[in-house]
Amino acid sequence: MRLITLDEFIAINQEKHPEATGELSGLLRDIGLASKIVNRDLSKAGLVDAILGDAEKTNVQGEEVKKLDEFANNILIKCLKNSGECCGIASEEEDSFVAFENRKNAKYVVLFDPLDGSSNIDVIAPVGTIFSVFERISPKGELCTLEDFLQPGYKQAAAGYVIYGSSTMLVYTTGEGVNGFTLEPSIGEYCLSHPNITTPEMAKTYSMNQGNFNSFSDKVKSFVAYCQDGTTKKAFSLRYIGSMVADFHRDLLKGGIYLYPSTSDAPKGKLRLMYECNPMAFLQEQANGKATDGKQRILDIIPTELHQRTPVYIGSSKLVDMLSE
Ligand code: P6P
Repeated sequence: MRLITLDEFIAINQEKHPEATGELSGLLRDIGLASKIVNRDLSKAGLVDAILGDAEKTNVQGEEVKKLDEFANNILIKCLKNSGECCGIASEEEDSFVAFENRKNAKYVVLFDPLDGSSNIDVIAPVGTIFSVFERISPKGELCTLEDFLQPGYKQAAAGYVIYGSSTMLVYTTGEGVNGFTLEPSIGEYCLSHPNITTPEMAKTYSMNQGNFNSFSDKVKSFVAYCQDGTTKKAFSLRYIGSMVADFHRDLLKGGIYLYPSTSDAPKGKLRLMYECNPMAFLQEQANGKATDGKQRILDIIPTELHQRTPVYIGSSKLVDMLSE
């Protein structure tokens, strides 16, 4: 079968929409470019101590910032500022949103976690970039506003992630299914490798930091007991990499559930709504799975703050149903 590159795939899909102006296509290409640059430097992170190691600072989350977090953040901002289709960004690594003075007529805003799971870099475990795209609601010709970013997840125009692991893969949706593209380093192109990804409605894998067990609700504790029960069925496998992108990617392809409930340390949950849970929830629903906060669809949550957190249960529909009211 002939290789189909990401650019070709985007162009083919744009042709299906005569009304499309090509702006979203251009934006996706620019995100793909930024990820190739991040990928290049990740692969030598262990050697270039100028990049590896701590940036001697903490971010708005109070988390230690690795130099590669900062590097990935700056690359994404630079590529999106040059994109022409993006009027502003919000990032896990930025206290507030960044409006692009030179892009007041651009149509989209992008929110991203530039390097999710970056604490894994030092141990060469997978990390990822997560992105979420909304059409702006403020008038073109002006600077974007906070309201452009604080939109509910069901309004996303596109969402996706890049996983930097044993290979590098970009997975995205624009609301017409989920497709995965593996980076072919010899030609520097993402090539279609996982067309129309769908998540099995059931699978015997769960993914969570079980070290927080004592602070879970009774509902979560009984779910864990169900997973571990091997008397009446085969017990589930617990798989937890400590990088949401990697755990999510496995479950998206093979089925399973990733859960990060409220804990005593994170009473509102640990994962961020706008640039972790919303994009992953869009992808998961497009792949026939589900994503809730235990009470409602993640995509229905009305955001109030850029960095707000939420409990998250995401993956195979039958497993998410077991944890949702
Ligand atoms: P814990 C990484 O910091 C992250 O946001 C997710 O990628 C990951 O799944 C989770 O936090 C890990 O959190 O508390 O288990 O270390």
